[in-house]
Amino acid sequence: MSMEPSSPAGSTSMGSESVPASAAAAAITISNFEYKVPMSVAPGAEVSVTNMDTVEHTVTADDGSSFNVEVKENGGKATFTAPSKPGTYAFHCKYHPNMHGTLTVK
Ligand SMILES: [Cu+2]
Repeated sequence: MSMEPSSPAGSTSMGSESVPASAAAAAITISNFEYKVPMSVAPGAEVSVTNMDTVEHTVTADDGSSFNVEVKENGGKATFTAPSKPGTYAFHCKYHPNMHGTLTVK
């Protein structure tokens, strides 16, 4: 085996980057007590949440464990990691039980 000094292992993101480009755009927006959810997000994607309402909301998985994040009011942002297992994940707001959404992971 010969070493290649010009290409140190692990020094760049190339090759080790496993998150597809589309995952970077995964974003949920909350306004008027409604979730605007992307068609789908990649498994393990970082999902950003922006809350345009004047009250705090949460994005809480109905299963109680997949994800749970609080999002401050007035443009507050938060992020969570999408489940690594593809599927459909229903979620709700802890403070407003009538708020529901579905995150599709695939
Ligand atoms: Cu809410």
